[in-house]
Amino acid sequence: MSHWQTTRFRIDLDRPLVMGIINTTPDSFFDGGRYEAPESAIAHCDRLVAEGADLLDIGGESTRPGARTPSSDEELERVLPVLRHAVTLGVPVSVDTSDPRVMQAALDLGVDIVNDVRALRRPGAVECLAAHATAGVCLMHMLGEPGSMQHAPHYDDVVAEVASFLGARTRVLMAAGVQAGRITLDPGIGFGKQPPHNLSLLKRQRELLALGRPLLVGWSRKSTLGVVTGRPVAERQAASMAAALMAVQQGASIVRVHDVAATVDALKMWAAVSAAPL
Ligand code: HH2
Repeated sequence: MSHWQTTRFRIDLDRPLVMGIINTTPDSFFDGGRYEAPESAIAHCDRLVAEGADLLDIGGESTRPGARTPSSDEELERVLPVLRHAVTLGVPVSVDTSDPRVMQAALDLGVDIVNDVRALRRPGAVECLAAHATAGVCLMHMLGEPGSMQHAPHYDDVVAEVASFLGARTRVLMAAGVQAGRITLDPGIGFGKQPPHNLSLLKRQRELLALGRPLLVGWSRKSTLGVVTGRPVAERQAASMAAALMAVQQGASIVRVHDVAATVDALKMWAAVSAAPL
């Protein structure tokens, strides 16, 4: 039986879980501007929990290609009111940030998980997690920075290179005193990767399980789905479901999604077939 230790919850990973996304940003690639006002982000948290989200992930920085990095104050102003509400909802809450000041403020509110697309590479980020007794952390792979990451990223073997990076970051964290049970890993779909890289990461995702940590994966509405289907971001729900199901089939423990209700139904079907007699 596998678990993820976080601030308030020891999360059971026996069945695949759905992490609902709330972006409090003006410029996220799918929901930018929709939940910029704290009241609308708060109502969206309630809605995602009612739809069956197992976890909530709240972010105040868009990491889409070319996005501007907000200041700490801007990011804090966006996420803190929403986090304050989210921690009352009875599900684990994650803060999607790379900024150690934002991490610390979120952990001070009792937030359960730090989800960092930069895998705690900013100065002070590792120390922030190491100073906490139990908070969970998701380490994600990104090649480069959002401003430049889509400028001809190159890999000789994308799966091996992502695995090597995630293994190295895990070791850094463990050397700083963070127990392995607090860590999940994410291949970072779309972060410094072209569609063939992302598709190989899904096809060969099971190889990443050799790192010995649970996998969290986010395909929701991303541009590779647009390249494959020819559809704009608003019409990528079906492709997102297919990718989420395949990620689970290839061993992902948690899928990070915008469309919680539809993903919950898809995973119920997956679980029913998994449990069916031969
Ligand atoms: N993707 C995005 C943001 N954070 N975190 C993890 N662990 N894994 C991901 O794949 C991931 C992530 C990008 O999606 P979104 O938050 O919807 O967009 P934006 O960065 O434009 O706000």
